[in-house]
Amino acid sequence: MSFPGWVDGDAGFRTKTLHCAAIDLGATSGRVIVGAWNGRRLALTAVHRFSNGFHDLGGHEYWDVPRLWHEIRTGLAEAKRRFPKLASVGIDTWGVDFVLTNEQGRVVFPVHAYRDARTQPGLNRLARTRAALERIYAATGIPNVFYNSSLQLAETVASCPAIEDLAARCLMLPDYFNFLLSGRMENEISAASSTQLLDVRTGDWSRPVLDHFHLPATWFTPPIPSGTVLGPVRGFPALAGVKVIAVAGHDTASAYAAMPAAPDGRDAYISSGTWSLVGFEHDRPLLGPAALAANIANERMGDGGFRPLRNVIGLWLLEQTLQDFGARPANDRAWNTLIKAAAVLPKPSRLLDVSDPAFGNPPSMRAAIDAHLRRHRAKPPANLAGYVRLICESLGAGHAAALRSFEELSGQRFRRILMVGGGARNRLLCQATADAAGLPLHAYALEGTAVGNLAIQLIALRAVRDLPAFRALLAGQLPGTVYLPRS
Ligand code: LFR
Repeated sequence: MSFPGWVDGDAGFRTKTLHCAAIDLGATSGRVIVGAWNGRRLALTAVHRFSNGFHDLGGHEYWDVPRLWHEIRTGLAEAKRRFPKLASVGIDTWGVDFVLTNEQGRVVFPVHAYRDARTQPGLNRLARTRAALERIYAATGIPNVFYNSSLQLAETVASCPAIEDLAARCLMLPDYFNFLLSGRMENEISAASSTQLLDVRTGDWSRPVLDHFHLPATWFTPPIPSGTVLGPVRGFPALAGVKVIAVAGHDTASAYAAMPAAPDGRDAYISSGTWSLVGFEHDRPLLGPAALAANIANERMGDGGFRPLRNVIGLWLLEQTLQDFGARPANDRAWNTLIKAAAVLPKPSRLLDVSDPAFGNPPSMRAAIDAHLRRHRAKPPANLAGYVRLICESLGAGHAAALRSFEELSGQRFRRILMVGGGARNRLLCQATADAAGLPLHAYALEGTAVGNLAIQLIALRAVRDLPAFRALLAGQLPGTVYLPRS
């Protein structure tokens, strides 16, 4: 896989080809991608792909971390075999999940998946305690959402008090894999900012918020910026000499880094995968009751900059519905046929409210959708194409609503929407979003997260000057598809 290279206008940068490996772990799949940068062109090669998922054990949901580590090692060995001069590796994963370890880095508590229902009581308690909720939002800029690390950690400490003696460190998933690769335990800022435990003003851990959730401050160290070189790979002789670079560990921050954004700051972003991360970059966080009511999360870029965003349920709705039908299209052709059949149907008169918590992790997504529609006196679709149309239109409306709340709260007017990730290939979703938002949408069929991960490595290795320079190169050369809004 590759996309057209671009010419680096800045002569004087390194001209030898540099190879970097991006490990990108998503909730449903993972990949190891090697980027080859020759000073003018970045070519991508996917050297390893694998599925991912969480598993139920005794009524709780867990990630299979040993298997993920096995896949990472397999991918890196393949990367090194095919690109013997591999210079560096960086890892990003979905946000909010973490590993509790002792001083030596041994895992002392099983790694839960964020869709586990264990946070529901804590979520409801905080939702009912208005004063605490407002205080926590003012302190962290992160709203009350079921997957927050804060709620997960609070539940761990409450259900297993001995953990305070057993655990010495809380490493977010990318931090933990960085530790396995390099031997260094650090908390990287973008991953840390997804926890609801960082002080939104200082970018360091918030003592009052840690106290509120009864969490030991000693589990965390001051966050480091992305681009920090952690050292050489250790304990993996085949990769001797390869540098481990802490990239933006939160996949969304890496995906946003890859947005071919214009310097005028008027682009809105959607990273469309399991979740739709709808947001933009801003010089300050969006706070206060209206931002809290709109569920705006003021997460951080790898350099510490703000990226206010709203987390819309995303293609999880579609993926789970396809699973219910036992009809996931096997290839591009089958996808096209399904999307075509959905596109010719009339637009549904009643859309889903995509913020309904019932869509979080239901036993059957189709049944959850049907129940939601019936509650609103609407009829469920007649066939799979009908569900696809309904989901795409509903997600489009959800994306547009998020963008409107950003405009109201920031005073900013967006000029266009940039979309990367799996949804950028779904023309129905792209068109529905452009129509609902009344803005042109530029869709880039790009592994955005991996590209952002690679960009941060290239900058750390001084092969590219900075992110604006990288984005300018990307914008000049990347073929995108433009969807104009239809009235
Ligand atoms: C996307 C993502 C979102 C985060 C959700 C849960 O992959 O990282 O940004 O809110 O997963 O971690």
